[in-house]
Amino acid sequence: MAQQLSPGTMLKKGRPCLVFGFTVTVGMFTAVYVFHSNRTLVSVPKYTTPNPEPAPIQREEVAVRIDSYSTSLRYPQPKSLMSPRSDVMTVTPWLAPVVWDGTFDSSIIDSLYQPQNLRIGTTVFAIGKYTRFIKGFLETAEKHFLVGYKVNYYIFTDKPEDVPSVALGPQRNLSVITVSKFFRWQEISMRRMERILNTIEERLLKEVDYLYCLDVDMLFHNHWGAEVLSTLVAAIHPGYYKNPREEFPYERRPASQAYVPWDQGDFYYAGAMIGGLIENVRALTRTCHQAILIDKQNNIEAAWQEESHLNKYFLQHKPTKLLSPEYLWDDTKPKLPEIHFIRFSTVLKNYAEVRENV
Ligand SMILES: [Mn+2]
Repeated sequence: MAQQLSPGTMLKKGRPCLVFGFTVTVGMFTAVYVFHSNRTLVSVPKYTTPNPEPAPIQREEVAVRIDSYSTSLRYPQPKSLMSPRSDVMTVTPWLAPVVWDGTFDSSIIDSLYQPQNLRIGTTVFAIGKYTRFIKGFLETAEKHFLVGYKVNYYIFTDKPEDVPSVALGPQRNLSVITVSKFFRWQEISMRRMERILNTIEERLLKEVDYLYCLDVDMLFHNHWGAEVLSTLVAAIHPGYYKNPREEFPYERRPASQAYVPWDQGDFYYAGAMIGGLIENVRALTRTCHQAILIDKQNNIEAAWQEESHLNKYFLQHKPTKLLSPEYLWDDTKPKLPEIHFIRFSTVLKNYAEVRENV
């Protein structure tokens, strides 16, 4: 049977509840008051910390936001029903952009990448007589290659005394990495992956955000800017962009790690440019180096050495951005109508004279 409580008992039991409720209410008002007035009710010395300023981070964020509104960019509206180029492929079937003139607006690209304060590494190999190409490469890179960005050049050479001094712009640095010489040019090419990988692991992971590995026997002729930045970047070889895949000079012997069957392949990519986020270039160089070592054990050398292994890698790990042949041209070819700008191109040279033991 339920116990009946007299009104007196209820009052007695309810009193502590009322007192508690009153205390909570007063406490809440006090807390709100203290929060808003930034004052203490009891006499505790104000600002016992040496710095009485409120945290500055919030104010900086607000300032940046107002600033970016007031200086927002003006540019032509992107047109949903119009492709920027009708004569070339601008996106791959795996939705990676192919960078051609007309597909990007540098002012928008720079407004996205400049505030990130990115560090971009560039490796070049100048072994033997190839040191003669360093000067032209660097001088033209200073005019066209990621101008306005923080760039570290890493020059791998067996002749550090032959590296010319070239005036570099602000935030641009150069490191010389001395390496031993191999005699066959094929061997020089094969060792490149190993050396880039070792240098990435020794220092580049700490020094750069992106890495672009370029051939040194090249010159920049036009803008080669932040539109090239992406997770994993390949350049379409200027010699094969119109050819069917069966004509690509892939390694066709199944015994090689670089083997690509006749009915496979997207593009033929050039070995003269590998790029992307440092971790992705590390994974690429590690895989290619291991594949080259396995081939060596099996006494097989891929048709185009590291370029063959690179093409196998990009077939299995699709690049997130592709550079059109504007970004890697060959001066022995006539300029064609789809090429609006030659941005970076081979130096005409006598291979028999500069290559060791051809
Ligand atoms: Mn080359």
